[in-house]
Amino acid sequence: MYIIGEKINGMFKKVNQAIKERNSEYIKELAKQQLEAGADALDVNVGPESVNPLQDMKWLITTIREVTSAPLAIDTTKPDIMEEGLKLAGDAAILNSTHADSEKLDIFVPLAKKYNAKLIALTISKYGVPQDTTGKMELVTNIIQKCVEYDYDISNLYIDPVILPINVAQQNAVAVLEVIQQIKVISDPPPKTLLGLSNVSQGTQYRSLIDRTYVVLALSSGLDSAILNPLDHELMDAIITAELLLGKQLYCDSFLTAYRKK
Ligand code: THG
Repeated sequence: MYIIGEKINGMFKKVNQAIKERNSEYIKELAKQQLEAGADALDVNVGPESVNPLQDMKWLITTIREVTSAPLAIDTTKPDIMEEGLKLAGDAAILNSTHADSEKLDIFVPLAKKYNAKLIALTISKYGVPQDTTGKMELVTNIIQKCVEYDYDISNLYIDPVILPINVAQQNAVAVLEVIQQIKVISDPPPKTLLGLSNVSQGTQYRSLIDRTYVVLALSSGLDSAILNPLDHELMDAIITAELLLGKQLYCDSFLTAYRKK
């Protein structure tokens, strides 16, 4: 599974503080720790409290680039911040994300193409998040049509069927699994699928248990990628073990040690 570390996000109080104080050591440490723990890429989000999101995004990317050239997922809804972010992030950047309305796709699909970036598209429209499979799949169709229209390579498209907190949206979690399965047969090549995993356990008591159980279900449904907390060892071990049991890794007695160091 392609793992994007979630920790550099102003939603976390300490990160928010580090951004305000321009504490580059804290951010660089978070970048290194996540990559050492097995992240393939890093999500970068200034958070909801940022007063100057463009400057904060530029500072975060420049700071992270002092310690790694790993791909960065530029996590913003604002086209101008997205473009500056993609420019600074350089090779193998990820546009995170666009909604599924045609007006949004007309902006973000060409932007992803211009910067040769992977594209994350959410099944959200101006009417909100459909919580049933049919509603989500209608938006998936619109996303794929727009990518075809702009000649965007579908194998670089990651569709995010939007997982919501399980304590307020239980049926949504079931629909997300169905959508992950259905996307695999919608086109050839099919788009990839991605989740912001930690959303599922927000506001619940057993966060790590819910995260790791759900990711195993999602992997079994065919999930390709997730934004998650790679510093949660039990979560990472569950992912490694699920991939082994699904035939995606070769078995050896020391598989945890072997695959943690992959
Ligand atoms: N899809 C896509 N991108 C996303 C999301 C998604 N980006 C943001 C988010 N969702 C994924 N990242 C996080 C990061 C943190 C948390 C959840 C998802 C989280 N934060 C603590 C909380 O809310 O309880 C913050 C509190 C704290 O510890 O300080 O859980 O779905 N494409």
